[in-house]
Amino acid sequence: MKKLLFIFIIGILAAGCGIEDERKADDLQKVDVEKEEKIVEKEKKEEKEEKIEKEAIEGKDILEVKNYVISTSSVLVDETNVGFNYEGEMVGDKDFSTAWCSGEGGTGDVLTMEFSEPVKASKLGIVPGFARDEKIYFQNNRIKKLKMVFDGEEEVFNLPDEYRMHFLNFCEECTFQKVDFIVEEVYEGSKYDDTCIAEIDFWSDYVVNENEEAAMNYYKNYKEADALRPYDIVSSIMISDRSPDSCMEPRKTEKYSEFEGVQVLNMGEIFVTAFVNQYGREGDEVNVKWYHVEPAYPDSPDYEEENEWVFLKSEKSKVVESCDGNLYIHTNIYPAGEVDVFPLGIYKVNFYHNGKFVGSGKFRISQ
Ligand SMILES: [Ca+2]
Repeated sequence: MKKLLFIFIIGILAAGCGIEDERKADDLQKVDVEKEEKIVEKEKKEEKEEKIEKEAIEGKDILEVKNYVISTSSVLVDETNVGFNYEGEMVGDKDFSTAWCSGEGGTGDVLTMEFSEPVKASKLGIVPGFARDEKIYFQNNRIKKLKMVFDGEEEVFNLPDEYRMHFLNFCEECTFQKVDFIVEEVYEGSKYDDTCIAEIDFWSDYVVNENEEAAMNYYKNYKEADALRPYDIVSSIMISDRSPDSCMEPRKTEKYSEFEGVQVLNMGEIFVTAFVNQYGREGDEVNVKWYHVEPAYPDSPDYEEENEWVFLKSEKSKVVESCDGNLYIHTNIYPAGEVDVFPLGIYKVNFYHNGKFVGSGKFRISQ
């Protein structure tokens, strides 16, 4: 019996020792794992520190840096009251129809991008003009020679005169925090002298892949339809007794003289041409309203008052393009009814685009 008990105790002890050993082994393993984890953690930390240190010297890949501020030497003032924004930020919205436009003719003007930390980059995409569409692109200035200054290092690029995104490959693995884009030379616009940059892009896939077609498709598919256009498409008005020529160009009258800002006329049919500015497009619809005040007292101060005007007629018209590519709205008026002469007096014609008043011409019919 005693022997049995002894064996039993030994057994328990042995079993106890076995559990103890296992615990010890577990503890040792745990310590090892913890040690390993600490080592890995330390290595990771060191790696991270090394990366930060390296990035501080070599710069972070620009694809990982999205924070930057833009400053410009000047900004074009929007005079259309439509809310056009020509500020520097417009180069970074992946939209060809918006742009930074310089307020001072372009040459010598500067746009500066300053990143939140040093960046490493070697290429960018640029759309070097006002690029809402191809026509308006060539009507405004385009950048011919561009100087880029990376934290003091200079590089000059000559850009071909093409409506598209251009890709510039600059210094191999350049590191910089600030980059200046300086307009050195421009291709002159066929109609206007505004100098704009629609896009500067380091990040888009089509820049990384240098795919100008993809860049254009992105604009056409996602942005173009919403491109902002001002309603104010009329720049000036011309009155004449001669119809536009076969090329749709207006022809001046030889019969009128100026009278207190009102054109004095004595003619049968009257043609009015509105000169359409860069914001208009062929086919744009406008409403035309004609007014007449009777009797005519051109010397009276009252004749300016709107409520004196007798509404004459209203019609729809469209913007047309001449052979030379100029845009006009042509409209005309002639005496109606039994008498084939105009009642004397002051006449006015108003133009409305998208329901908003965009221009007016005034003339006086006298003998
Ligand atoms: Ca833009």
